[in-house]
Amino acid sequence: TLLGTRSTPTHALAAVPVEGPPLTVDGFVEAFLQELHFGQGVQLDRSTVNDQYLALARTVMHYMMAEWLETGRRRRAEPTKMIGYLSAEYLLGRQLGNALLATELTEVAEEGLATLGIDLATLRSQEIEPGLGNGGLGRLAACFIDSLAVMDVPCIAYGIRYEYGIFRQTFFNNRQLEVPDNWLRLGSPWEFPHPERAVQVDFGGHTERTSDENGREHVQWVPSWNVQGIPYHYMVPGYDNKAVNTLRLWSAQATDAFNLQIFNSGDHAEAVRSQTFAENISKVLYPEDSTPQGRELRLQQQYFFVACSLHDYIEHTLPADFDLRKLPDQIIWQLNDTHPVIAIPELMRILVDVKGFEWAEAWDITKRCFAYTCHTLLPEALEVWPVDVIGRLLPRHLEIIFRINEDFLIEVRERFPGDELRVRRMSIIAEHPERAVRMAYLASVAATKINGVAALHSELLRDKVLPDFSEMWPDKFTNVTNGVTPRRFLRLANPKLSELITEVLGDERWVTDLDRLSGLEAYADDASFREKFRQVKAANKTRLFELLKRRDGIDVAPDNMLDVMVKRLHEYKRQSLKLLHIVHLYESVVSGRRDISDIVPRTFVFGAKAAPGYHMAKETIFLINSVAEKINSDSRMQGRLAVVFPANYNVTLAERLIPAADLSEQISLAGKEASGTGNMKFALNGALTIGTDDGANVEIRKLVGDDHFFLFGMSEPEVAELGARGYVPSSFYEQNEDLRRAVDLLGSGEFTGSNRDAASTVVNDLLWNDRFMALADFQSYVEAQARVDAAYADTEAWTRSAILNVARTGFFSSDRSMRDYLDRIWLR
Ligand code: B1N
Repeated sequence: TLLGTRSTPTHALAAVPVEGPPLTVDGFVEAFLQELHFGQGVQLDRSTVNDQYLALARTVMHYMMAEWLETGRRRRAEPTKMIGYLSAEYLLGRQLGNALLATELTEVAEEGLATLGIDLATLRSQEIEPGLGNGGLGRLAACFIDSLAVMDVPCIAYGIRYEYGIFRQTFFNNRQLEVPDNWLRLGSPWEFPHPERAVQVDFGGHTERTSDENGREHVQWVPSWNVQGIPYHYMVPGYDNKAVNTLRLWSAQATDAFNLQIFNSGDHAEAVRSQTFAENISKVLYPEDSTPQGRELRLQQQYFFVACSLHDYIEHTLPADFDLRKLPDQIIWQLNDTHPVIAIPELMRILVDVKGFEWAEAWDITKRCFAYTCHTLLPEALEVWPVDVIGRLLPRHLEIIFRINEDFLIEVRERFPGDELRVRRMSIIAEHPERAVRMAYLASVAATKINGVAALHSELLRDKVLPDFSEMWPDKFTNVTNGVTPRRFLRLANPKLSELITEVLGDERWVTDLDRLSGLEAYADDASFREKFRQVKAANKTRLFELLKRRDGIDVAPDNMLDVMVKRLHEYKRQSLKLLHIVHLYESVVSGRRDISDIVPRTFVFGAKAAPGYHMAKETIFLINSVAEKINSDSRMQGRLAVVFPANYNVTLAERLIPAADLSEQISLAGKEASGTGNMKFALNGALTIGTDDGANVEIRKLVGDDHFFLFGMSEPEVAELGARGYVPSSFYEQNEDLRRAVDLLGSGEFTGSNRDAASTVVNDLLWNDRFMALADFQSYVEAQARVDAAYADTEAWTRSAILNVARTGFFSSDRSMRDYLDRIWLR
């Protein structure tokens, strides 16, 4: 077995100092040609863009590698407490631009490549982004590890190297079609595998009990099959600080033992099938966002990467003779939602079964090693695993979970004698509709801290989702409001605004100290600055429109207000509410109730992927595309009303869209969006928000001020109240003429080739169900949109508001989030 052995011997050799290639244009060109010739094996005149891209990536890696090695040496010399970030998703986005920025090589590379006749921008667009995440949760993990590197905080981020990331979205007859995301097909220069550090992961089988001479019971897990995890390393560079952290992603492979048995039986075909079976574990990312499907392969993925990661840390990262009683001083494992929560029984198993600890001592250690972040409020999004699924796959872990639950329920009974209802409510094991493990409860019992991701969310988490737990352990609960990395989402995505900011602030310190943006406040009243700010926005729009033309063949009117809603397609996010508003505007013109010249020219942009099995979401995409087709081809609109929906919204497209936006749509039903992070990216890039009092919108509005934010809709308590009274969507339909006309037109077949059925799924749901109360917020939304129109007409005032949005949102840097995690959770 590979378990418990150190596969890499430590040699008694002296380290040789490492230095990257020289930071000069000549030095860079030489290093690049070396990579092209000896790495890619091709001469410049015969090289493809892909050859050049791969050689460039490898060249930049040489510079980073020197800093990575030095960071490792420095950290080993003075070990401090480390963060083990456990996440099933990392939505990294393209690597090249960020790597060039981190190594300060952008200009050198541009100049050097130009001397060879190569255009850097062309090479950058050759990169396929690693889409190893669904949406906000995965992108947040990527922002957090960026910030930790920038702050030189020791962190190993662990995850899964999916062979296929989030699907590529295409449209056919206005419907979403999913294409597999074969992101590795043109080479993957940013990773390097370490097969010699493979970890064996066991599954299945049964447990056996023996007693030793002292009568102490030992449990032995006898698994029935196993796979290997091969680590792939990615460097996570800081900025201007020579620190480079590690992202370690695990890839599943069949073990030799696994194969040999079958090979020896002479069944070659079966041996190859079993290989495929093992490799399935890291084959594909589950494309569900906020609504996890309880599929067994998903649990296999979760245990696979968690077991690899804990083993990697305990057996390979800690010194050989480390006293595990001190584990909580060395590491805190941050659980990114419940996806890695199986790590809790896994650590117990290692401590008790493998390392021989008493249960009580092992539990005391384990409780101090984990912290849990919850990212949702939707009850259907809380992960639950049927007891028989866990029992079949991880029989020992199920026993451990039962034992944790037993001890926990004793504690509950001691605290609340005679309250058996409470005991049943709090049990980690749900009894209905089937016996199942509530992963959020397991996490809450074990974790030192539990946090939500925005102030409102943390409050609702405490009071509505986990009220019994917060009553029992009030001090466990805390908030850390999400953030986004200013490197990628301002400095890289918006070079023109960055330049302007640097010009007036005098230096680039804002890139790592985003509160400095407050220095822009004074310039909001400076007419010449406002003019420059507008020119930046206009240039960003041009850049976006060129991309949309090239990428999607879409023509966008250059002067319209750009109104953008980009995020996963989900009913609670209410893309259908925005669609109703658009149809309302259209209807009011075609019915003659409004003159087209009274419409403030707007282009509505949607970007959204739907989970492939989420019927309502896919029907909504179809309707948006159908409405877009009709409106865009109606000459009566004179281009003043346009809807565009580029396919395959991803990080790369976000980086172009966000800097160009005028208006940011953040219109979830209050109390449903845990935080949102797109909302922060837009504000930081000078878009104004139209939004509900939900998630981090609440904090954005507080910071930018009511005059620079378009609030609408019910508050969370109002939503709760309406729900309690009994919400009847059709009564809103009946009492509001604009709404009635919009819904009727949408349902009439007008947009769907006179096929009424094609719109009925969405329209009927709105009328007769409308779980997220779009109809109840319609009137308020339309009124807020009218305020947007009026505000946009005053160009100077609008620009002033946009500048103040930038100046006042430095708080939303993920560097600040990381400081909060350090202060409130990791170093407590
Ligand atoms: O996490 C983001 C938040 O900003 C969003 O408001 C929140 O919706 C998002 C199961 C999820 N919550 N839950 C998920 C993703 C994948 C999956 O399989 C759940 N994503 C969020 C960052 O805090």
